[in-house]
Amino acid sequence: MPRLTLIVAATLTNGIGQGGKLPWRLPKEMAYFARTTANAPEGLTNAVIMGRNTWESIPTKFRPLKNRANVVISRNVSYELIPAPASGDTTARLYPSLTSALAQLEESQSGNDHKPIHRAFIIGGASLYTDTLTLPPSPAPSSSFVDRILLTRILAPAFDDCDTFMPDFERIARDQGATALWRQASHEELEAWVGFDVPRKEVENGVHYEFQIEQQSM
Ligand code: FOL
Repeated sequence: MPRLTLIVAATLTNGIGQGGKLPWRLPKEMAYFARTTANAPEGLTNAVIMGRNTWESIPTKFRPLKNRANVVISRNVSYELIPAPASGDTTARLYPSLTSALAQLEESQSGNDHKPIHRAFIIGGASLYTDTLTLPPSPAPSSSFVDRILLTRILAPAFDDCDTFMPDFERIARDQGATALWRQASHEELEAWVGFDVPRKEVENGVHYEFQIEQQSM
């Protein structure tokens, strides 16, 4: 099944959110997110998979995220994804669980109305990151797993008022008895994978950050 890429911007203490929003405003970082998640070969589309809180955190004028298949997870099956699903490569669909969403993604690969999915990104938030990293291994019906993390590390300032944190992915791997551990790959590997040039470090609005890629190596 499709391997999954987790994408996240986090502080040195893994802070990712505050009061239901991103703790910072970083237009270039957001442009990297948008370009990376939308970039697919002709005839293919990427999927962005998110929890309901993350969906609600996206400004209404930007959702569904354009040129991507938006997949929202909520146990509340009558949750309304307003405004209704858009057109073309941009769609928004609701699923009651991660496994049902992944099963559907797999199914949509074989034929039907939609463009085949190129890459699937887990875009948060905290609980979906954890659920994805702790997915039961194959040969479960939907055996997807995260083998890559695109991590934008916010170096300074500390953003001590964060109230939402990404899980410690290295600890999860260790707790799972890890046959596979995470290692940071080179900047060249990051650029090759995303398909465009990326600066190593950036400073915006006084915020220092760097673009990283972590890979799970067997
Ligand atoms: N990963 C990274 N690297 N940075 C992030 O900010 C980030 N954010 C989320 C998940 N992974 C991330 C979740 N939060 C939008 C807003 C919040 C959000 C994700 C996306 C959003 O509005 N995106 C628009 C860009 C709009 C713009 O150009 O400002 C998009 O088209 O992707």
